[in-house]
Parts: sequence; structure tokens; C-alpha cells
Amino acid sequence: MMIYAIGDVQGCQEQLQALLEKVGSATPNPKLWFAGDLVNRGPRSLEALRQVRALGDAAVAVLGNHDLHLLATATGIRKQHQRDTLDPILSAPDRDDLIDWLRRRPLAHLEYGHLLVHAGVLPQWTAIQAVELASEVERVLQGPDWIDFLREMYGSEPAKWDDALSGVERLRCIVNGLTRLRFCRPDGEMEFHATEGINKAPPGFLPWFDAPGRKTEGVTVVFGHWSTLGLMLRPDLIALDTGCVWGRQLTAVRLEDRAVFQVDCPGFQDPQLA
Ligand SMILES: [Mn+2]
Repeated sequence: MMIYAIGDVQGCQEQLQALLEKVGSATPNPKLWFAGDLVNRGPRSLEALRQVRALGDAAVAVLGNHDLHLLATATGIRKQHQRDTLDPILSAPDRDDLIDWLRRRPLAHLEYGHLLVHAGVLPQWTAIQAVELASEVERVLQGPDWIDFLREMYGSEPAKWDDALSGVERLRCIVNGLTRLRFCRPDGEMEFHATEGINKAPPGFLPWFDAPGRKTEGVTVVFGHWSTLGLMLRPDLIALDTGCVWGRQLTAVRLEDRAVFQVDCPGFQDPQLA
């Protein structure tokens, strides 16, 4: 089975459509993995969400920080930020169905020796553990108390994972590791301010994937979220956020042979303002 992993769409649905056409002419009925952040900042988040939902079982889409932000905005917990473009979703006739679908997406997916997450995995987590921890959050997001959880989800503490964490602190740490992480200390303590490339790590920090002894080294981690990395292919990593919304590309990588498929984007946001 041919699997194509696709980077952060961020509402760039015309580019998604063009990319799916390219992929579809190489492989009829492909399996599609989305690295999260389907929505926001780009102009057609509503259409992007509808399109991925309509793919049904052909698509696996993990939740990104912008997707969670949509859930929090739709439930009135958070206000939109200045450059958010979520209004068309919030006023859509099918908004409740779309939000309900979105909150039932996973935060991690492990298959064929590849672990799909939006941002990263903490160095202490094995791939199997990452999926188990993700499912702890998924159970809450899919359960009756999901809005209460969203209300407490935001925050950057605790910055460091501990197996003994419990309750909302545990869940928050899992969410932050899977959906916001870029840099951490060698011991896994997370940092959430720096968004530049690997050569601009804050003192004492390194990219999560270069943490020594990282327990996911034996699988290939497929992720997005970090547009300043660009497309990065290493034996143990596939970084997919090639900054579509910033005027670069939307990228798909075929997992079997790492063939790269890309669509250029005119750019809907100014990276100077990022
Ligand atoms: Mn992101």
C-alpha cells in the first residue's frame, strides 16, 4: 500500500487539491497521512477541513496546535488571534459536524515503522508509549468533558515529562510534546519560544530529534509544525512543513521510497510578520 505523508496545509486548500491530483496520478487511491494543522492562516480552511474529512478512511490526520486552537475557538474558550482565518468554519452550516470530526482525530499514529505526530516526541518516550500517551488525550477530547479539558489545556508547564505526572498536568505535557515541541534540553525539558531553524537553538537546548538517546530513534518520525526546518529527510526523520502558507510549498513524501511531490504556493502570510 502506498502511503503519502503531507505537511501542514493551514487552509491552503487549492494547493492541497493540486497536490492530491499529483499524488493521485502516481498512485490511484493512495493512503494519505496529514501531519496536522489542516486549518488557519490560509484562505480556505473550511474547504480544507471538508476535503480531508471527505477522504474518510483513506486519510489519517493527527491534530496540530492550530487544529486544537480551532476547537478552543469554536467552543468559545479562546478568541481568534489577529491573523487567524477561522471565521468561515465558525459560521459554516456544517460547523458542528466538522468540529465533532476534528476532535475525534488522533494525536499520534504508528504504522509501518513510521510514527506520525504534528510537532515532535519527547526523548523519554518510545513510539509505542507516544501512541499510548496520545490516546490518553484522545479519550478526553472524544469524551463528554472535552470542553472542560480544553479550558485547562493551555500553558507551558510542566515543561518536563515525568511518568508520575497525573491529571491535567500530565495531559498538557503530552499535548505540548506532540503538538508544540521544537527545542528541548538533553533531558527533555521543553522550550516554546524559539521558532527559528536548528542553527538558532536557544542556549542549552537542541532540536527534540537530536536529543541524545531519544527512544524513538528506531522508527521514522514523520512530523510538520516547523516550517523553518523545511523538507528534511533523514533515515529516522521526515520533516514535512515546507511553509506553504508562507509562500513556499505544500509537500507530500511517499513513505515507501521517499519520492517527493510538491506544489508551490503564492503565499498568504508574510513570514516577516511571523
Ligand atoms: Mn503547528
